[in-house]
Amino acid sequence: MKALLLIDIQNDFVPGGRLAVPGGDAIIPLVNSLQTKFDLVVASQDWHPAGHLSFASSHPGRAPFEQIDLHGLPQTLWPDHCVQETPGAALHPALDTRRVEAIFRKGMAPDIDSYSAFFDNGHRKATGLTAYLRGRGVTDVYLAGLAGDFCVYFSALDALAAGFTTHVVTDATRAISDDGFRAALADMETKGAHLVLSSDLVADP
Ligand code: VGL
Ligand code: ZN
Repeated sequence: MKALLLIDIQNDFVPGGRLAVPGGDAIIPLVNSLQTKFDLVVASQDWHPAGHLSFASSHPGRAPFEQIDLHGLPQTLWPDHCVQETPGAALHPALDTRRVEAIFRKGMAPDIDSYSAFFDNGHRKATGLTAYLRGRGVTDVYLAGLAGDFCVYFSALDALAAGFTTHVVTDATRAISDDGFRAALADMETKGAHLVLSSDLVADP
């Protein structure tokens, strides 16, 4: 049983958005066509309260992309993004959501970030995605979406740790940093993830 996880395909993560991932919108036609190859399609949505502590604007004197220590965890400071109920937080209007059975929101606790769709960055609280996938009989998880060096990456690590056979559809993701993405791909592969191309899936009979 194969599930497609569509990670954070939201307005703020595409060009024109507050935390734009270069080429982020280019994956949308691809992920739409991929959906028909899966038994289950699930999405995640970055969903921060205003004033979230991952925002540089919450730390006087700090600028976006600086690193700080946040309650003992390394934290990259971001521009304000995906603020609950704002247009930037909405799933991209070109994303076909007709087959998306559930949307898991994350990043709602004001004092901790949550890159993974499974857990916050401190692994303190689960979103329930692991139990949901197990309950649906999922064995194989395929990840696509944004950003390849953050939320796709950390979601893949948690999918691996949960014991799912984990695949990353590398041409159906885009990253904030090329170097970060290279390192993330190497780490995911070392930890057992399968790096695949969408053409491998669409060609499957
Ligand atoms: C993300 C940074 C901050 C992501 C979310 O979806 O990759 N990155 N919040
Ligand atoms: Zn975020």
